[in-house]
Amino acid sequence: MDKKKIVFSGVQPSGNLHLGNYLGALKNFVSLQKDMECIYCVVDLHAITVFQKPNELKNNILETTACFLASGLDDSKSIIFNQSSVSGHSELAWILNCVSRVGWLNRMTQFKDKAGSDKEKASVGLYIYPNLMAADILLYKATHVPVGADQKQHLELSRDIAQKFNKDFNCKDFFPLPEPLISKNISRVMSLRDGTKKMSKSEESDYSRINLKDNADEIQKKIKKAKSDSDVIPDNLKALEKKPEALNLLNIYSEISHIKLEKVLSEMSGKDYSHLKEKLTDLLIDEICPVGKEIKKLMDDKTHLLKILKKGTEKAKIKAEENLNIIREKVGLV
Ligand code: AQP
Repeated sequence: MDKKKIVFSGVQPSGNLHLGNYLGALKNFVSLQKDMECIYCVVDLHAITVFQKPNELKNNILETTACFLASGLDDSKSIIFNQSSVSGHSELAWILNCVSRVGWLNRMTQFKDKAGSDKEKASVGLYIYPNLMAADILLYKATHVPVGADQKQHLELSRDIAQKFNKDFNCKDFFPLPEPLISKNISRVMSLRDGTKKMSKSEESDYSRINLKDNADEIQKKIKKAKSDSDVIPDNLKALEKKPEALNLLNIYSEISHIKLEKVLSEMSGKDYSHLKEKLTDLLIDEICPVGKEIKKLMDDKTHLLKILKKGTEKAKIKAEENLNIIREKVGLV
């Protein structure tokens, strides 16, 4: 194991985890745990930047933990815990709120998207969310962060914050500048209804996404209804430039089948999208249904899930406290 590399990433317990979370984040989490020290967090404090019903939140924290495990994370290899149980995240977030600049946050496009047209009504938490994300990563001096492409801008901000902290407190290289690890093939899975929007938990229509808990019937219906194109499948990528929904389905197929997109096009060109949809449905059922079944099984024993989180919390707390002691000293807190 490469001890110098520390991986950190998180997933919000804000609803059903979907194919975007799975291909954009969870699958990478699993592949990294073999060779690196990995810390994976159910980021419940991020989730409450948008109102969550308390009972649903509790359940979603456990279900997100179950999704981690069902996707292949192993609690004996990775630290798995929930963010609010390690208070160092909030403490460092406050310190970093004082390092980060309003101008930097004003450039964050996710805030603009999530706050919608009436930004005055968005929570302050939603606005400063990227500073909390920087704290999550820097608390463990993480060097690598596996994320979907939608989080790239937030990660760049984390690097800016780390750099400013190192400069302000005259401690060159104290915080490493975290590197994003973004899947090269499919960095952004798009909505099945609108190929210009990313697949998301909070999108109203359930037909826009494949949830990890969907059964074979639901997957089949959703792919059947997914937007594609009335033309046949082309033989080149250029022809898909203005067809985001068709490109999205082909990208998902390529990712799950491990066949390069160019090869998929050469094999399927001239065929109707119904051909792609049938093959994609079969692949998704094989890949996702076992994960969904495992999630449901794990959710039958909540005590076990709580135990896993508790064990992870204990390990994370030790690392967090060690770093926080030095951070407090650097800032001049006594
Ligand atoms: N559509 C996506 N394609 C690729 N990666 C994605 N991720 C999320 N959606 C896609 C990646 O999954 C990880 C966890 O994301 P998150 O749940 O913490 O937050 P999010 O990005 O805001 O996801 P959602 O589904 O859009 O949630 P809501 O609707 O609650 O805001 C991240 O690494 C993310 O990049």
